[in-house]
Amino acid sequence: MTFAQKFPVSMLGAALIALGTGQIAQAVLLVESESAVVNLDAKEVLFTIDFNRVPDFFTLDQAGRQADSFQYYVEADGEFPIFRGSPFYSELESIIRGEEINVAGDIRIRDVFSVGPLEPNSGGWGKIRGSVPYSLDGTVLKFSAPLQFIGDSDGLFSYQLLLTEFGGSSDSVENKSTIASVPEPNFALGALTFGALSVGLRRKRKHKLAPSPVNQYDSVKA
Ligand SMILES: [Ca+2]
Ligand SMILES: [Ca+2]
Repeated sequence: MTFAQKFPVSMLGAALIALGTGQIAQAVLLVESESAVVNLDAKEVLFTIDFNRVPDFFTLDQAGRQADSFQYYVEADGEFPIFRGSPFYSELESIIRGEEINVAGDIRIRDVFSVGPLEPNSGGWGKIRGSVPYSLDGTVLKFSAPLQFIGDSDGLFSYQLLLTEFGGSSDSVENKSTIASVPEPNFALGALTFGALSVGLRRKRKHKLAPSPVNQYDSVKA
Protein backbone atom coordinates (compact mmCIF):
# COMPACT_ATOMS: atom_id res chain seq x y z
CA MET A 1 0.00 0.00 0.00
CA THR A 2 1.39 3.38 -0.98
CA PHE A 3 1.48 6.41 1.28
CA ALA A 4 -1.19 8.09 -0.85
CA GLN A 5 -3.55 5.12 -0.51
CA LYS A 6 -3.06 4.83 3.22
CA PHE A 7 -3.46 8.56 3.83
CA PRO A 8 -5.95 9.80 1.28
CA VAL A 9 -7.61 13.18 0.92
CA SER A 10 -8.26 13.67 4.63
CA MET A 11 -4.56 13.79 5.56
CA LEU A 12 -3.69 16.01 2.62
CA GLY A 13 -6.57 18.26 3.58
CA ALA A 14 -5.41 18.35 7.17
CA ALA A 15 -1.89 19.23 6.04
CA LEU A 16 -3.19 22.06 3.86
CA ILE A 17 -5.35 23.40 6.69
CA ALA A 18 -2.36 23.12 8.99
CA LEU A 19 -0.33 25.25 6.56
CA GLY A 20 -3.11 27.82 6.47
CA THR A 21 -3.97 28.06 10.17
CA GLY A 22 -1.15 26.41 12.04
CA GLN A 23 -3.56 23.78 13.40
CA ILE A 24 -4.08 20.15 12.38
CA ALA A 25 -7.69 19.37 11.54
CA GLN A 26 -8.68 15.92 12.79
CA ALA A 27 -10.20 13.62 10.17
CA VAL A 28 -13.73 12.38 10.88
CA LEU A 29 -13.57 8.90 12.43
CA LEU A 30 -14.54 6.21 9.92
CA VAL A 31 -14.45 2.41 9.63
CA GLU A 32 -11.89 1.27 7.03
CA SER A 33 -12.74 -2.39 7.66
CA GLU A 34 -14.17 -4.51 10.44
CA SER A 35 -15.10 -8.11 11.25
CA ALA A 36 -16.56 -10.38 13.92
CA VAL A 37 -15.02 -13.86 13.65
CA VAL A 38 -16.37 -16.63 15.88
CA ASN A 39 -14.32 -19.52 17.26
CA LEU A 40 -17.01 -22.09 18.01
CA ASP A 41 -14.67 -24.36 19.99
CA ALA A 42 -13.76 -21.56 22.36
CA LYS A 43 -17.27 -20.06 22.18
CA GLU A 44 -15.60 -16.68 21.65
CA VAL A 45 -15.84 -13.94 19.05
CA LEU A 46 -12.93 -11.76 17.94
CA PHE A 47 -14.01 -8.26 16.94
CA THR A 48 -11.63 -6.19 14.81
CA ILE A 49 -12.03 -2.58 13.71
CA ASP A 50 -9.53 -0.82 11.46
CA PHE A 51 -10.21 2.90 11.81
CA ASN A 52 -9.11 5.55 9.29
CA ARG A 53 -7.04 7.18 12.03
CA VAL A 54 -5.86 6.46 15.57
CA PRO A 55 -8.89 6.85 17.87
CA ASP A 56 -8.83 8.86 21.11
CA PHE A 57 -10.92 7.15 23.81
CA PHE A 58 -9.67 9.23 26.73
CA THR A 59 -10.33 12.88 25.88
CA LEU A 60 -13.76 13.82 27.26
CA ASP A 61 -16.04 16.78 26.68
CA GLN A 62 -17.89 18.58 29.47
CA ALA A 63 -20.74 16.07 29.21
CA GLY A 64 -18.27 13.20 29.76
CA ARG A 65 -18.48 11.96 26.18
CA GLN A 66 -15.38 10.46 24.58
CA ALA A 67 -13.69 12.23 21.67
CA ASP A 68 -13.92 8.93 19.80
CA SER A 69 -16.12 5.98 20.56
CA PHE A 70 -17.85 2.95 19.13
CA GLN A 71 -20.87 0.84 19.98
CA TYR A 72 -22.10 -2.50 18.67
CA TYR A 73 -25.80 -3.30 18.61
CA VAL A 74 -25.97 -7.11 18.66
CA GLU A 75 -28.90 -9.03 17.15
CA ALA A 76 -28.30 -12.67 18.08
CA ASP A 77 -30.94 -13.99 15.67
CA GLY A 78 -28.80 -12.74 12.78
CA GLU A 79 -31.54 -10.76 11.10
CA PHE A 80 -31.82 -7.37 9.42
CA PRO A 81 -32.82 -4.67 9.88
CA ILE A 82 -31.02 -4.45 13.21
CA PHE A 83 -33.45 -1.85 14.49
CA ARG A 84 -37.03 -3.03 14.21
CA GLY A 85 -40.07 -3.41 16.41
CA SER A 86 -41.12 -1.08 19.16
CA PRO A 87 -39.10 0.26 20.78
CA PHE A 88 -36.71 0.20 17.82
CA TYR A 89 -34.04 -1.69 19.81
CA SER A 90 -36.41 -4.41 21.07
CA GLU A 91 -34.87 -7.19 18.93
CA LEU A 92 -31.33 -6.63 20.23
CA GLU A 93 -29.65 -9.01 22.70
CA SER A 94 -26.73 -6.86 23.91
CA ILE A 95 -24.82 -3.59 23.54
CA ILE A 96 -21.00 -3.53 23.32
CA ARG A 97 -19.76 -0.17 24.52
CA GLY A 98 -16.48 1.49 23.62
CA GLU A 99 -17.90 4.59 25.29
CA GLU A 100 -16.92 3.28 28.74
CA ILE A 101 -13.24 2.68 27.92
CA ASN A 102 -12.40 5.94 29.70
CA VAL A 103 -13.93 4.63 32.94
CA ALA A 104 -11.88 1.49 33.59
CA GLY A 105 -9.88 0.90 30.41
CA ASP A 106 -12.01 -1.97 29.16
CA ILE A 107 -14.97 -2.63 26.88
CA ARG A 108 -18.25 -3.23 28.65
CA ILE A 109 -21.06 -5.37 27.31
CA ARG A 110 -24.51 -4.56 28.62
CA ASP A 111 -28.05 -5.80 28.61
CA VAL A 112 -30.32 -3.84 26.32
CA PHE A 113 -33.08 -3.16 28.82
CA SER A 114 -32.41 -1.68 32.21
CA VAL A 115 -34.15 -3.04 35.29
CA GLY A 116 -34.34 -0.71 38.27
CA PRO A 117 -32.18 2.39 38.63
CA LEU A 118 -29.75 3.14 35.78
CA GLU A 119 -26.10 2.31 36.45
CA PRO A 120 -23.58 5.14 36.16
CA ASN A 121 -21.88 5.33 32.73
CA SER A 122 -24.48 2.92 31.30
CA GLY A 123 -25.69 5.37 28.68
CA GLY A 124 -29.21 4.30 29.60
CA TRP A 125 -28.60 0.64 28.73
CA GLY A 126 -28.96 -2.29 31.12
CA LYS A 127 -26.66 -4.14 33.51
CA ILE A 128 -23.09 -5.15 32.67
CA ARG A 129 -23.05 -8.69 31.24
CA GLY A 130 -19.25 -8.72 31.25
CA SER A 131 -16.24 -6.61 30.37
CA VAL A 132 -13.23 -7.48 28.25
CA PRO A 133 -9.77 -6.02 27.52
CA TYR A 134 -8.87 -4.64 24.12
CA SER A 135 -5.71 -3.99 22.15
CA LEU A 136 -5.08 -0.95 19.98
CA ASP A 137 -2.19 -1.25 17.54
CA GLY A 138 -2.10 1.96 15.52
CA THR A 139 -5.53 2.20 13.92
CA VAL A 140 -6.46 -1.46 14.56
CA LEU A 141 -8.56 -2.30 17.59
CA LYS A 142 -9.18 -5.93 18.60
CA PHE A 143 -11.06 -7.57 21.43
CA SER A 144 -12.44 -11.03 22.17
CA ALA A 145 -15.63 -11.74 24.04
CA PRO A 146 -17.34 -14.96 25.12
CA LEU A 147 -20.53 -15.54 23.11
CA GLN A 148 -22.32 -15.71 26.46
CA PHE A 149 -21.46 -12.04 27.10
CA ILE A 150 -23.10 -10.88 23.87
CA GLY A 151 -26.16 -13.10 24.36
CA ASP A 152 -25.52 -15.43 21.43
CA SER A 153 -25.17 -19.23 21.45
CA ASP A 154 -24.59 -20.43 17.86
CA GLY A 155 -22.03 -17.85 16.67
CA LEU A 156 -24.38 -16.47 14.03
CA PHE A 157 -25.47 -12.92 14.73
CA SER A 158 -25.93 -9.60 12.97
CA TYR A 159 -24.91 -6.22 14.29
CA GLN A 160 -24.57 -2.55 13.66
CA LEU A 161 -21.26 -0.90 14.53
CA LEU A 162 -21.71 2.81 15.22
CA LEU A 163 -18.79 5.25 15.53
CA THR A 164 -19.21 8.53 17.39
CA GLU A 165 -17.22 11.68 18.09
CA PHE A 166 -18.30 13.41 21.34
CA GLY A 167 -21.63 11.57 21.08
CA GLY A 168 -22.36 12.47 17.44
CA SER A 169 -22.49 9.72 14.83
CA SER A 170 -19.54 9.74 12.41
CA ASP A 171 -19.98 6.37 10.67
CA SER A 172 -21.93 3.12 10.89
CA VAL A 173 -21.65 -0.35 9.39
CA GLU A 174 -24.03 -3.31 9.44
CA ASN A 175 -22.63 -6.81 9.14
CA LYS A 176 -22.92 -10.46 10.19
CA SER A 177 -20.53 -12.61 12.16
CA THR A 178 -18.46 -15.22 10.35
CA ILE A 179 -17.39 -18.60 11.72
CA ALA A 180 -13.63 -19.23 11.78
CA SER A 181 -12.55 -22.20 9.66
CA VAL A 182 -11.36 -25.34 11.41
CA PRO A 183 -7.51 -25.44 11.59
CA GLU A 184 -5.58 -27.75 9.25
CA PRO A 185 -4.48 -31.07 10.86
CA ASN A 186 -0.80 -30.00 10.76
CA PHE A 187 -1.57 -26.80 12.52
CA ALA A 188 -3.71 -28.60 15.09
CA LEU A 189 -0.86 -31.05 15.77
CA GLY A 190 1.56 -28.14 16.13
CA ALA A 191 -0.78 -26.41 18.51
CA LEU A 192 -1.12 -29.62 20.51
CA THR A 193 2.66 -30.02 20.76
CA PHE A 194 3.07 -26.41 21.73
CA GLY A 195 0.27 -26.81 24.26
CA ALA A 196 2.03 -29.81 25.82
CA LEU A 197 5.31 -27.87 25.98
CA SER A 198 3.53 -24.91 27.51
CA VAL A 199 2.02 -27.13 30.19
CA GLY A 200 5.49 -28.49 30.94
CA LEU A 201 6.95 -25.01 31.20
CA ARG A 202 4.06 -23.84 33.30
CA ARG A 203 4.56 -26.75 35.73
CA LYS A 204 8.23 -25.98 36.12
CA ARG A 205 7.73 -22.29 36.70
CA LYS A 206 4.38 -22.56 38.39
CA HIS A 207 5.24 -20.63 41.51
CA LYS A 208 6.90 -17.82 39.54
CA LEU A 209 4.17 -17.05 37.01
CA ALA A 210 1.59 -14.41 37.76
CA PRO A 211 -1.80 -14.86 36.09
CA SER A 212 -1.83 -13.41 32.58
CA PRO A 213 -4.20 -10.48 32.12
CA VAL A 214 -4.81 -11.64 28.53
CA ASN A 215 -8.05 -13.57 28.13
CA GLN A 216 -9.02 -12.86 31.69
CA TYR A 217 -12.59 -11.71 31.80
CA ASP A 218 -14.48 -10.09 34.57
CA SER A 219 -17.17 -12.43 35.73
CA VAL A 220 -20.74 -11.73 34.75
CA LYS A 221 -22.32 -9.55 37.35
CA ALA A 222 -25.40 -10.91 39.06
CA1 LIG B 1 -27.46 -16.55 16.85
CA1 LIG C 1 -32.90 -10.80 18.66
